[in-house]
Amino acid sequence: KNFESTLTPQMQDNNTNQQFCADVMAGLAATPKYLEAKYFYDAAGDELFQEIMNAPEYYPTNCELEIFTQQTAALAQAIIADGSPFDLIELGAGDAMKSTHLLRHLLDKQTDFTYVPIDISGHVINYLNETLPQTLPGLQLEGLTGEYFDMLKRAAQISTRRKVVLFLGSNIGNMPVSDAQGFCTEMRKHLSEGDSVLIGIDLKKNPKTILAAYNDAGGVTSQFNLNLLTRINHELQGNFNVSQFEHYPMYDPETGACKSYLISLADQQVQLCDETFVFKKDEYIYMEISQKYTVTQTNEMAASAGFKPVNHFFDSKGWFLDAIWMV
Ligand code: AVI
Repeated sequence: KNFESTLTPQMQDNNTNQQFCADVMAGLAATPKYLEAKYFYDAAGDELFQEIMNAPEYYPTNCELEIFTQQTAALAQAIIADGSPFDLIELGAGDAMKSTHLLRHLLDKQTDFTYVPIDISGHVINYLNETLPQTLPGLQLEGLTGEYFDMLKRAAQISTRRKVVLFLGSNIGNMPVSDAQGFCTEMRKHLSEGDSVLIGIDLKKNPKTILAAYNDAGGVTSQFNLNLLTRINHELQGNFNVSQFEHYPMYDPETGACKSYLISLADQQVQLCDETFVFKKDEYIYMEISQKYTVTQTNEMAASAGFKPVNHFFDSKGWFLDAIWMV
């Protein structure tokens, strides 16, 4: 980290670019081929994700927003707990749209807390540093840019207060089940007795509802997936013919795995990072998982990571869960 801070922005860009190149090459050299969904989010990807959240079929954002707007007082009460001062740490804060409802309520109640948004994107943290003091006057704010667990460690060094971690939006769903379990176990290691987590998790439901959310009629999710090929073309001097790949989402109600793939529509070759990759017609690239859980499975995940699930908040349709897990 110290070493990195001595690098110029240009050198840091090169490092990031080399990592991106290495990850893409590893994924396309593998059998079966895959790309990492974390690379969806360049500027165009961020905009497409905003569009997905506005698509009528994409229910998770609205469900969680309903919980945050309709059950704000109960959520606030659960995290205020014994009333001791705390740090409210949000992993992957984004535009903090949902949490703003909770923050406003906590401020109105004159709660003693500091909001600590953590995001890998410096742009996000700069944006929150500029906008939140205006929308929420009096908010104590300490934004941190970096990897989640590095920054959780940093947050523990800065303050010894009780910690409440927000991990919203079913971001946990973008990990395969075993990684999600590992993530929760790692998060527990960074917390102490009395700390808690408020985690948003998308639940199993009618398979058609889930599949439609990842296969919107307007084609935005398809564009979102294909945008990663465009990003590779721009940033890694790639020559993907994007029109020769097709978005293919699927949902398996048995496992709860919703996965998306890009299917090659022809035998073709693609150059990037000075390498050639061969695609057979109908060959797929595995792009993303959005895992869905039952409430029981989420309780089991909490317990095996060393948390006690103490509160469950559902939207009115019962499609989405915001759970409070205590250490
Ligand atoms: C960010 N994440 C929780 C979204 C999801 O639902 O898995 C990403 C997404 N991918 C396609 N649509 C939305």
